[in-house]
This record gives sequence, C-alpha cells and structure tokens, in this order.
Amino acid sequence: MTTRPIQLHAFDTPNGRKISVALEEMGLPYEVKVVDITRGEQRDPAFLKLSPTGKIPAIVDPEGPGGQPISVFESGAILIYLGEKTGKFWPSDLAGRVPVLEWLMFQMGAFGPAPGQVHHFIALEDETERRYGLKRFMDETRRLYAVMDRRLAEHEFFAGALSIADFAIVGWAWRHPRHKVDLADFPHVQRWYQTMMARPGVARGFAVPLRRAA
Ligand SMILES: N[C@@H](CCC(=O)N[C@@H](CS)C(=O)NCC(=O)O)C(=O)O
Repeated sequence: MTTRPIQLHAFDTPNGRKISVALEEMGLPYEVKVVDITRGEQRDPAFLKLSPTGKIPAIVDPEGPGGQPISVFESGAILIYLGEKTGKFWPSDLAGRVPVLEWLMFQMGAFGPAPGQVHHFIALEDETERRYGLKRFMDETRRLYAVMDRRLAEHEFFAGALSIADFAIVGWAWRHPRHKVDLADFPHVQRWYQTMMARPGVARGFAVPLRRAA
C-alpha cells in the first residue's frame, strides 16, 4: 500500500471530482496539484507529459507497480488503476467486474459527454445555436437519467455493491443543477445520490479544494 502520496492533477469539475472521491473512499494519501483549466494550464508542456490529451485528471503514483513511479490519465483508467492497486470497490472476479465495467463505460461514453454538452450550450449567447444544442443534449441527458433510474430501481448501487462505477457517475450527477435535471423526477437516482453524498469519504472528495484560492 502506498505511503508516499499520489499526486492528483485536477480541477474542480466532474472528472476531477470522480478521482478525489475515489481516493478518499479508498483511504489513499494524496496531494492535489491544481491544473487551472480556465487559465490554459492543461496545455502546459509539463502537464501534457502526464496527460497527452490536454485534459484533467491525471495522477502520478510514486509507488506504482514494482515500486516504480507511474502516471495515469483518463479518469476511467485512473479509477481502474486505483481499484487494482487497492483491491477496493473493484471486484476480484470477472463476473463481479462485468457490471462495474458496464456502468463505468456507460459513464465515460455517455453520462459525461451528453451533460457536458448541456453545460457548453447553456453558456452560449446565440439563441438559435443555444436552443438547438440544448434540446438535443438535454433530451439525451434525461434519457440517461431514466436509464440509471431503471437500473437503480433494482440495485442499491450501479454494480450491486458500491464500486468505482458509482464514483464515476456521482462526479457527473453532482452537476445535475447545472444540466437542469431535477432528481425528484428520477426517484431511484435521487435515493442513490443521497446515499452517496451521505458517505463521509464522498463528502471529503467533494470538499477537497480543487481550485486555487482567488
Ligand atoms: N475522457 C476524459 C475527459 C476529461 C475532460 O473532459 N476534462 C475536462 C475537464 S472535466 C478538461 O480537462 N477540459 C479542459 C479542456 O478541454 O481544455 C476523462 O474522463 O478523463
């Protein structure tokens, strides 16, 4: 188990929060390196060495496999890495892993890209562009909440037991006011969200500063 802290290179966004939540829940020591994406720091050459896509989050684990340092980018890859490293929230058997992977990939491929577009179009000034984009991506975002609601009607957490898939999804569900979704419309998601937010580790993951003081 790591004794030297993992570096979390992130900002105060859903993809950043997914990792601070996971690190807290796993009880791993870490230190935050803020990458202020409003100032273009994601394009700094030193950061691009860690995350060649120019996106947060990335981690550096000074005690990676074989005791050697390793860096990881892409939040889904980071979650799986941390699950493998700790054996927590990441089942050891393939049958257990399948639903975790399904819901993690659902988040990475859909419940992130769609609400992210809502966040983009909602900020546009031009009314026509705004209306078209918002309808398209708000409809899709609501459809995804309905998918999650059906799943959570039958399972306490996305993969049955609490897993890294929940950490991935809660990072985006946290932004439901910004993509204008009322969780009361999705009661099973609301129940899950309240359960997640009541967990001390999740609360710490959302409270840790991922922005520099102004
Ligand atoms: N697929 C990537 C997406 C990461 C991502 O979109 N990060 C955003 C913040 S949430 C970012 O770094 N944006 C800065 C930019 O696009 O320049 C992941 O899950 O890690």
